[in-house]
Amino acid sequence: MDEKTTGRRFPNPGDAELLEKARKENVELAVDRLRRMMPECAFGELGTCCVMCYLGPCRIDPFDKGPKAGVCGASADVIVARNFLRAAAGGAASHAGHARELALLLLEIAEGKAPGYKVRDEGKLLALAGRLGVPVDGRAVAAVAADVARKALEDFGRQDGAPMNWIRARTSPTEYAKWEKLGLIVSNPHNEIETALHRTSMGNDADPLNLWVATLRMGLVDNFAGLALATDLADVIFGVPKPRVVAANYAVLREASVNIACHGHNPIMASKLVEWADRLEGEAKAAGADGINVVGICCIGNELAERYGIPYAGHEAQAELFLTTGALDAMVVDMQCIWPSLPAIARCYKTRFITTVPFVRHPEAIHVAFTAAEADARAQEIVRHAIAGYRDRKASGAPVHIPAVSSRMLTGISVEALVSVLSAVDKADPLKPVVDAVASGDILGAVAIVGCPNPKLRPSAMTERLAAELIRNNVLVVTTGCANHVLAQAGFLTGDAAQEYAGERLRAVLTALGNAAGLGGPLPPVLHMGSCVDNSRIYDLLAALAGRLGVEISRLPVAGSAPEFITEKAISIGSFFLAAGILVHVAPAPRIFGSPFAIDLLTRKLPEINGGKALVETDPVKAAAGIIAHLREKRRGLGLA
Ligand code: BF8
Repeated sequence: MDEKTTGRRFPNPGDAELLEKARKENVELAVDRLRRMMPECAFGELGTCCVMCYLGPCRIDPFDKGPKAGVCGASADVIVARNFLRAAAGGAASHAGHARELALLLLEIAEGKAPGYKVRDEGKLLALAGRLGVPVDGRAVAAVAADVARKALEDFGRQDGAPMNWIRARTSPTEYAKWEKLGLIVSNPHNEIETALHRTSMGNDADPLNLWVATLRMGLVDNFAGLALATDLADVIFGVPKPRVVAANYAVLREASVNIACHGHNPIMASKLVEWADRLEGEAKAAGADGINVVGICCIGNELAERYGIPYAGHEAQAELFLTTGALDAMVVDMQCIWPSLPAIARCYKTRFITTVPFVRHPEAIHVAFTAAEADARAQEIVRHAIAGYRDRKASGAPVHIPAVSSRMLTGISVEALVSVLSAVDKADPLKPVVDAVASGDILGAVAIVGCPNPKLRPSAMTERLAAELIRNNVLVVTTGCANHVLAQAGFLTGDAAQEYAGERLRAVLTALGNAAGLGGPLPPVLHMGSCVDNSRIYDLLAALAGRLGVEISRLPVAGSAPEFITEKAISIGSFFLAAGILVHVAPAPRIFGSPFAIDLLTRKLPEINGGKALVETDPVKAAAGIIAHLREKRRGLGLA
């Protein structure tokens, strides 16, 4: 391993500064709780602990020493498959819930019931309508929007077993036929999630294969009822992201400003917060601040950066650390990845912690019930809470420490934006330069590094070192989610990173493309495609490349990696990429190792069935080597050197 992959500059030095501050101030953080949790339960790690009913809890010892079955008779293979499907259903429910809120908002907009919102991207609306078979000619935007929203909501209510509208609209005939043959086409996400809970409850499905097929189906629920639906409708309502350079890292906080950290996922509340922070700047100045500074934490950070250029603060595991700076006047959250630890830490630093969603509450939080119909009033209320927080902070004289680490990143690489950048090189065939570079081997392949930063793996800088190793080997990296916060903070999302880290051949391609696109230098070797729901953009890009080459997606030299995953959402996204026939690398180890059936299926049988394959590796260099070996194998399959 050369110096560039030793992780000397990783992980973020600001994290260590704030951990030290918290330690001195006796504030408990995740790392402390994690330490106390060790050693972790081995049965839990292996996935062989079953708490589905009160015959147990039951746990199966994989080493021939203890019980071979639960009290009901469930084997380790059944227990692992049931637990995994439930996790995938939890993830898919989160994404589908996110998307359904956007569908309801689009309908409210069309019906004039959400006066604070409008359709910002008519082009995207019309393109989507075309794919869904919604007539557009001579019709008002509101009428088209209402029909598109109804098509989305129809998917959540369908009982006739017909395929989801969103699957029919968003897949190529080749991919559709592949999934149809495997029995993976789904009809109604709610029914699928209900059936997953039903079949995994005590005394139902005891066929591991049947359960794993349901997990792959859950992957399709996740992508089409969750990721793609959410991305499509967010683009319609808030606009398709465009390339822009955004400030990242701890230094986006400003001591003299009203600092509001927006944390969560759905742009419905956050977009209004951004708007009213701007409009109430005068009130902040009257309170003695130099302005209002909204910054984004976790996936909403991605959504706000890619659409509005809002400073890109940090990932979900840094939310606690941002509070310990003492500089936040409010942390405003909507849903998902909001750790229950946060309000108590906020209290230590006099930061107002504000919840906005009826099913994400905390006894120590201020709750502002945000609705689309009253969005403007509620957003003003939230900003005024933050201004009051600023007054309190200044009055208390409590010390503030903002680590002086700053980064910049190029964001907003939607598929539309990428095609537009590449059009500067070849207007008639925008994907040709990428296809040519892959064919020649200048780009060895592409890997999506996605998901969450996990305190278990943060000390080893797993994500940064994996990215460094891949791009050094001429692999192009795309990212989404909190992994992107990590990579942006480490400086991978700049043209300079191409000079510093990329292999010679990849660097030459990035330089040629960057210059042709008028950037005056290379494109970054890591391209930011958005939030976790924007993983749908990665699939769209793969579908476009596969279509351009006339091959199935599973034959492309590509892979996905969630190198530090935490959430059930990462499991449902990974299940989709497995269903799409793609290699999925994960760390830490998923809870499947207690099941010989699962290991055999995910590492040997599935690759033969559809190309999907799981790779588990916690060492970044070994993980990169495994992924690169896979890319080379795929290249050989296409007859490429
Ligand atoms: O949905 S990457 S920690 S914020 S789950 Fe959560 Fe993981 Fe972040 Fe985005 Ni995705």
